[in-house]
Amino acid sequence: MLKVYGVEFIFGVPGDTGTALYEALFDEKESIKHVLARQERSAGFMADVYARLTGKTGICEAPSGGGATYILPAVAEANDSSIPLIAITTDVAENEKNKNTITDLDQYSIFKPITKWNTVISSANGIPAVIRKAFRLANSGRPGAINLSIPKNVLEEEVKEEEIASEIYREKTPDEKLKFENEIKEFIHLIKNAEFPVIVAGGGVLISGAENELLEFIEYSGIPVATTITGKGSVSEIHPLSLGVIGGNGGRDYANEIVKNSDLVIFIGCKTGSVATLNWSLVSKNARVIQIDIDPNVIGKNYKNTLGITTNAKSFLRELTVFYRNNFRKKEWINDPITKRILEYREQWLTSFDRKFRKKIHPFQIIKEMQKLLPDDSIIIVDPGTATPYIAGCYIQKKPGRKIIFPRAHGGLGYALPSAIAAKLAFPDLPVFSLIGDGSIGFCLGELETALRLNAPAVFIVFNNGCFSWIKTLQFLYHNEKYFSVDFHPLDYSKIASAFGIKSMKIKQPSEIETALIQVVNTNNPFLLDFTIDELPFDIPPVHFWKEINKMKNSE
Ligand SMILES: Cc1ncc(C[n+]2csc(CCOP(=O)(O)OP(=O)(O)O)c2C)c(N)n1
Ligand SMILES: [Mg+2]
Repeated sequence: MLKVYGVEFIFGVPGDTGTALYEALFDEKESIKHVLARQERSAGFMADVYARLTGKTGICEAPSGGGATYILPAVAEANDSSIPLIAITTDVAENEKNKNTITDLDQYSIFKPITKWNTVISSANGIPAVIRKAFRLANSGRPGAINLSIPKNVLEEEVKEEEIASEIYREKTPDEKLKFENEIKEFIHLIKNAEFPVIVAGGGVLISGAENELLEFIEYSGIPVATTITGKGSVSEIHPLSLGVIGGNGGRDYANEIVKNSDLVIFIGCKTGSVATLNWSLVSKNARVIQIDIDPNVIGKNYKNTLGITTNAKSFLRELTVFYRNNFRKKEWINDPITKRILEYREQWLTSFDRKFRKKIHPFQIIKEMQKLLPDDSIIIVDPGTATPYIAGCYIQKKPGRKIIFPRAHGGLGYALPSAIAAKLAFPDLPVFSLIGDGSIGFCLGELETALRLNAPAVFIVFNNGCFSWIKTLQFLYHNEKYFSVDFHPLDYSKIASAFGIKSMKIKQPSEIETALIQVVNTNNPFLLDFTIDELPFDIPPVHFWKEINKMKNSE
């Protein structure tokens, strides 16, 4: 069934209950590549990033019990980030259930809250229909994660060859069948009555592939657009109408202020979560809100909307732009004082980081050199921790599209290293960089072997600051500098990488950053750069509430 669905990769780890699956994968190895990860969470993250970058369904697999529990973080991240992912978890045989068989666990129940659909397949005859349903549901409406638990005895049954078939499934959302006449009229009525409307684009814009439609709409209407971290790439960040990332993690102060001062905020494909909205303080009390989302559960969840439209962002924006073209003149926004001000604010924001640094490497110095040296089509994957706010706020994504990936639903550590391997498998010709905290790398070091075995020439950039600095900064700001259980023994990750047989370099001086990056930009092998970063909290990253608290502390 996976083969007829054109699955290219299945990421996983073997176990006692999955050996029949492995025999089948052996037989089909010319069509489906099984990617052996060193633990199931990494396999799940690989499937997640594969889906984020290709728009296809990510497939991962894990054995019963321990294997199934280890894949949970990735299933949760994909599901809550609206990423189509199918996890296949094999299970003990049905006649071995409930008798203390090793690895027996109620797998159905543990996956229930973190999946869009979840089932135990009790007969091999049911597999074709279940797999068709899994692909359909993973990709329909708001995409999400599916778990299919398959007991060992079911895997060993036969299915008739003629039952093995995929289907062509096309989802016509109601709005594609009907015209949006009324919605467009209501939308335009609100815009006409607003002094300063702004758009906030979330990950939904990228998921629906609406970048071109968004661009055409803003260019015609002259409405500026901010993005959430997950929506970064919805619009080119060098476009004069781009405000950049908003919110609490890497959000630009001026962009947050512009949204706060807007009297009409238009959320498109955005869950209006805590980080994007500065704990829901981003929209002024008097402002009106329009929300466009594929999922009616998301609409109106956090704001009192004036207008909510459940639809696919792409189809709505396309028709909206046609209506604008037919009925209005293009807004001359190029010479608009507001456009000029946006450009000035942007310049000021970026130059504010470029100050005199201390002797040790500052994270911004790495970002600045990356900006200079990385090709525009590079894929960048970012772990939680210090790298996130700097990439979100200071790295300018010139070309639209999902190029920069942040796992922001749960921000689990240990994401960027394994995902970079999968990104490289999916796009062998594109440069792939992962920004990894030293906390994160502790979660997934074993995957360096995976990178080597597959010769996946991703670049692993370690922000080695010797601690969980995100948490240490919280202790600095909110807990009277009582640093507790956040510091690591100093480690040289370049030496660890070379022990794995991976090329590596240790970089201690700011003056060495450029040479190091030049060396890896066109690498044909996996390469790890271990940057010794000045330990925090010497400087507060662009995290909205932290900067406010720090200002207060400094003025005391
Ligand atoms: C699985 C998991 N456990 C705990 C956390 C909480 N957490 C958020 S950031 C952070 C520190 C990250 O440290 P590191 O990777 O070294 O990055 P740094 O903050 O030092 O840049 C921790 C522990 C998390 N996000 N994920
Ligand atoms: Mg760290």
